[in-house]
Amino acid sequence: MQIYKYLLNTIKQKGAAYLILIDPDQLRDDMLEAFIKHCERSGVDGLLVGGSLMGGVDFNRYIHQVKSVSNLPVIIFPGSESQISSYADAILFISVVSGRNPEHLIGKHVISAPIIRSSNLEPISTGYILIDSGNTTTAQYMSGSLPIPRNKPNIAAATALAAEYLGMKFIYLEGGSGAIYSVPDEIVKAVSMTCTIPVIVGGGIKTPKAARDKIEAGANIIVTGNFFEDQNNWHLVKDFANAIHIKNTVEV
Ligand code: 1GP
Repeated sequence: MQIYKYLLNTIKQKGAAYLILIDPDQLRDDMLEAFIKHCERSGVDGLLVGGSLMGGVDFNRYIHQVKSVSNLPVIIFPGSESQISSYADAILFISVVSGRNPEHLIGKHVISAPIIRSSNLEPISTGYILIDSGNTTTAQYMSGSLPIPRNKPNIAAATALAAEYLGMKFIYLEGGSGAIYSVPDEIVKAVSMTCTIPVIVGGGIKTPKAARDKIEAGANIIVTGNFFEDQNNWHLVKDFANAIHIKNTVEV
């Protein structure tokens, strides 16, 4: 099944979907395998792999390793055009629509589109909206774009609607990895009430309650990353999954 359809089905069946972002710089080898198995057992719906800045990792080999130990869908969350691998199932084809940097609106896409096609990857067109989160995040800095202020839900909603009208399949409201504050619930609400396409929310979500609040505000997919880079937090994966899957919770 196409990953896009799989995500829509998951949202329909479970009320919302839960994706965990893996940063190849942070999780390797045995720890990587153990964490992925733990995610599978704990009700996670898929893995995002990528990062705004990556050093010293053979991305293609890394994705191959992830796929070889996992039945979960693996979706590339590309920080650059070098993060493409035919071993993945899909790639978020991201345009940073909150910014005005042409390279991140269309430039890198022209370079990567033919590579994605020859890799047989499913591109999922995604309008990526950076929301101010209290500090300058790597995503903001690397994309050379201003985030939308936290107290301007109307700007976020208009931006998301424009992305929908441009034909994008998902909106990704991004606080940025390791954000001090997650995307405000008011912004999630304004965007989800304005758009008909699914809304992904990530960045700075550190508790199951915060994840649940985003779902209740209208989010359809939650992404967490940083929080599980600390192995002491792994036991909470199932609590996040249960908080997000408002239609069915899984006993683990
Ligand atoms: C970052 O939205 C993701 O792009 C996840 O953010 O690492 O802060 O959970 P965190």
